[in-house]
Amino acid sequence: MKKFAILLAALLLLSVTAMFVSAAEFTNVAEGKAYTLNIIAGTPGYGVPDPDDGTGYGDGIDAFRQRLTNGEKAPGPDGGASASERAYVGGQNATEAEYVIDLGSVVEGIKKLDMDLYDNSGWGISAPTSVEYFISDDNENFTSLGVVEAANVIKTSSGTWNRYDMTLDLDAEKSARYVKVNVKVGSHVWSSEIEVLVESDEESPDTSDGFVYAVAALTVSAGAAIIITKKNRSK
Ligand SMILES: [Ca+2]
Repeated sequence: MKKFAILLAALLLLSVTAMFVSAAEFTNVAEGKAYTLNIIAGTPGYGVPDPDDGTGYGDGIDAFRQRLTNGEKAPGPDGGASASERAYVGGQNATEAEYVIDLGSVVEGIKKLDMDLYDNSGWGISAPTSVEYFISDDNENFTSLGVVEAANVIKTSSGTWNRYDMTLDLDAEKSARYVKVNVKVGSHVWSSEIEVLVESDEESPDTSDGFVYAVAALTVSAGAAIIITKKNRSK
């Protein structure tokens, strides 16, 4: 029985280690956060035929639909062309636009930023040019983190659609309350999500259902191990 208790303890330790290793993922802290839109060059209000029923590919005047932080990123490279993906995209008829996301409070540990952009010559959506990311604590003084050129990123395609993941990986962790994204494109800002990513670690464990079940299972295992150990001692 003693051997069994040791084996159980080892498995327990292994499970905990595996859990924390698998928890080292990125969390999008921009999800659900409000943002403002400044159309620098273009016409606001593209693609909103009926603001009430939510149809259309546009994010609306002043981005009232807030689709770029609703946590729904177009799963494929067709930029939300299919009806099922329509609600993902928050397009703008603009060649330059600036978004400012308010994270609500200063967030530490920002390691990566991302915005998906698309083109389709058949739809009249020209290729994107670049995305520049900035951070600020007061919404006035912004520091640039870097520029991502569309020509240098991974491009995936589906038919005549092309998707560009305008990802900026940071060498060092940054903290900020506001994230500004300056987008330059050929004709339309065609995007489904802007993400501000923080690396999860042991201090912020996964709280998904899987994690809860794992903790429950470990608690039961630990209880069994204690009982077995006590039985062994009483022998
Ligand atoms: Ca979205």
